[in-house]
Amino acid sequence: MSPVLEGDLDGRGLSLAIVVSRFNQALTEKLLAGAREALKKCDVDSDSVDVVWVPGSFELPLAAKHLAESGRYGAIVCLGCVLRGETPHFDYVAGQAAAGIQRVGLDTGVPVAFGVITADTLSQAVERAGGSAGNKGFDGVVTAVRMANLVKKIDARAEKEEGK
Ligand code: INI
Repeated sequence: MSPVLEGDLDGRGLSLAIVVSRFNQALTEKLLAGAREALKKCDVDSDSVDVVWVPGSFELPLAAKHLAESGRYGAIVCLGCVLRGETPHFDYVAGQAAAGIQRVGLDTGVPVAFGVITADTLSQAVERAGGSAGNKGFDGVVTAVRMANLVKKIDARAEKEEGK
């Protein structure tokens, strides 16, 4: 039977970078706290985690790109909070942050998790930063660990096949 591949939550030996936006900092700090909780749950050594601050969510992809290209990290987690205002600014910032983060992962092959809250109201954002709807920072780290382990498994399998 062909194998089923899935990344597990074992973060031992894994190096991660967490990029955090200063914009809406009161909320992104809660995302970072959630991320730190998930690092513990996954047994990621805190000495193997670099935290990098950027001005806003729009800047997350560029920092993630440099970090991914450094070759030092098994995965990267981007944390931010974009709140809808009365102008189309939200659509540009949220849309470009999402597209840019996706692109960095696809271009570099390093998993990049999208731990960015995009919300219509402050209360929706609060719910997603450790409230009743969970914590996007926690989820981002869990996703990053799973994807880093999955990519390792896929690459190891491909190497094994090539060596046959
Ligand atoms: N950045 C955010 O992370 N969240 C927001 O809600 C936001 N709003 O609403 O403007 C925001 N803007 C700043 C943006 O990310 C850039 O830092 C700025 O445009 C400079 O490039």
